[in-house]
Amino acid sequence: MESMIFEELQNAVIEGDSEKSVSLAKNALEAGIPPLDVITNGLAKGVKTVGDLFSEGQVFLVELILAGDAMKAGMSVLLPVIKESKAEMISAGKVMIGTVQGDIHSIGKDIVGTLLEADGFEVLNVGEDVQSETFMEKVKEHKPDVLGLSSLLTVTMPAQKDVIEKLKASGLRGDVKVIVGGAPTTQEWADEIGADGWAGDAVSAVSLVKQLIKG
Ligand code: B1M
Repeated sequence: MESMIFEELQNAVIEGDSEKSVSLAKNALEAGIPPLDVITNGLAKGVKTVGDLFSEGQVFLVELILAGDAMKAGMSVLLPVIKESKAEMISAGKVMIGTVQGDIHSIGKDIVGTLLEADGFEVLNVGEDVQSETFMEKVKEHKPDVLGLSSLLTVTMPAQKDVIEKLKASGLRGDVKVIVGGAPTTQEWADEIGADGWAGDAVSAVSLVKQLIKG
């Protein structure tokens, strides 16, 4: 049953069918499947397939856009359920999260943000294509415990480094822990640019934030 719903969800994303993605996500919840499993084993696998086909030149940008939209449509059903599951908790800390300048990929970052919220963190999601200067201003204004920088493109990874450099230059680096993530990033990259941590997926991002705030 579960594997059939996951396969149908993957296909809905591959076909770029947002309506189907929404109705299947609802079916999955009704069947009692945990929403994070629906994202990980259904939607995310579908979008990964389209990404692979795109890099092999077998599908075009329009298919990539439609797949992204279908994934987001499904997530619009699932993320609120994750968020509500632990809404009563007292704030465990403040996390600001955004996708760096030049990069409009939002899906992974939004999952990380939602899981953090579900775990009791106050999350300020500052969006995508966020300039380094804007991160500076917002860190000064909101004083988060942790700043999370997402990057999905090899060409935008240097913007993560730029934010860290700017935090150092403006004397703010000691006030905020910085974590980085996104498919092309690695622990080695995080070490190289002087980040406090790296996470390869949303679940590890939550553990990392907890660890950094405790520490
Ligand atoms: Co884009 N895209 N895209 N894209 N896209 C990738 C990333 C790509 C790998 C596809 C490919 O060629 N195989 C490739 C990048 C190659 C590279 O640089 N290495 C690529 C490209 C080239 C592009 C464009 C340049 C295409 C073009 O225009 N010619 C363009 C760039 C636009 C821009 O940003 N300036 C582009 C555009 C788009 C869309 C807008 C169409 C759409 C995004 C829609 C949206 O986000 N609103 C899109 C999509 C959907 C993808 C793929 C298919 C899927 C990304 C995704 O959402 N994955 C992607 C292929 C792929 O990833 N295999 C691809 C699902 C998501 C759950 O995973 O984002 O990895 P992910 O997040 C994970 C972890 O990485 C981690 O946790 C998340 C959950 O577990 N994580 C963090 C993420 N952020 C974190 C932050 C943390 C910690 C963990 O702490 C702060």
